[in-house]
Amino acid sequence: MILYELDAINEQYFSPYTWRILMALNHKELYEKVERIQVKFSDKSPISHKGFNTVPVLEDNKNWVGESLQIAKYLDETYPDKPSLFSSKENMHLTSLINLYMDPKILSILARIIVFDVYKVIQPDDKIYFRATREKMLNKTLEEVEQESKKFIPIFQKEINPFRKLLKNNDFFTGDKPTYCDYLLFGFFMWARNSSKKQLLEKDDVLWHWRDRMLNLFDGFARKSNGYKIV
Ligand SMILES: N[C@@H](CCC(=O)N[C@@H](CS)C(=O)NCC(=O)O)C(=O)O
Repeated sequence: MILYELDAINEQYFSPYTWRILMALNHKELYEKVERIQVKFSDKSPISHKGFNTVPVLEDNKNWVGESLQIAKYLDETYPDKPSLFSSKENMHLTSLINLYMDPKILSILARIIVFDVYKVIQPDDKIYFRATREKMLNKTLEEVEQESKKFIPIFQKEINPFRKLLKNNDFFTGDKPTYCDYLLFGFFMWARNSSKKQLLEKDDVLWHWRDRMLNLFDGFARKSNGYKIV
């Protein structure tokens, strides 16, 4: 099984969507079978010959699957004897809805906080492409975005409020065990952790404690990855 992800300096792999799948592969007890291959923003030839333009992409027994949510569904359908990522069909549909709702909003707020930090950890060859595409996306230079980045931290904190409510009686979003719903938001936190030193959560936040539990999962898999320690 091969997982294609984005390259980074110092192995600070940050792609939020790939992080969802890294957690999902651990959850499915399949991570040991996976070879990780890094793709450059400026050279996507390892995946583009199969029609893909974004990572993650999973190659498994001649099956090529793109889009993180599709990969998660594929893993659950293909390996039903392993722990389920969604626990039921109903949960899968609800999680898909949450995914589609949250991605554009949270991505755009968080990008305004960390995009300049991400720029610093991408490979030198990728900088021209990254600057051009992200400045177009954000309609500002990366330096201008960085200047007002701190202003977006409280906005980000407010945007994820619904998730706090889910933790009122549970350790994870859908109960006492993590499911793909947890990996959705956690992927964004790993994007930040592995590229940026900015503090996104306060220590008295239930989400701070949830993120800590997530970092501990699978023998500290995410915590062991190269990034900036969350203190
Ligand atoms: N909806 C896709 C989004 C994937 C995505 O945007 N991946 C980014 C990396 S985090 C990417 O590959 N970007 C390539 C580019 O910007 O050229 C998913 O869930 O997999």
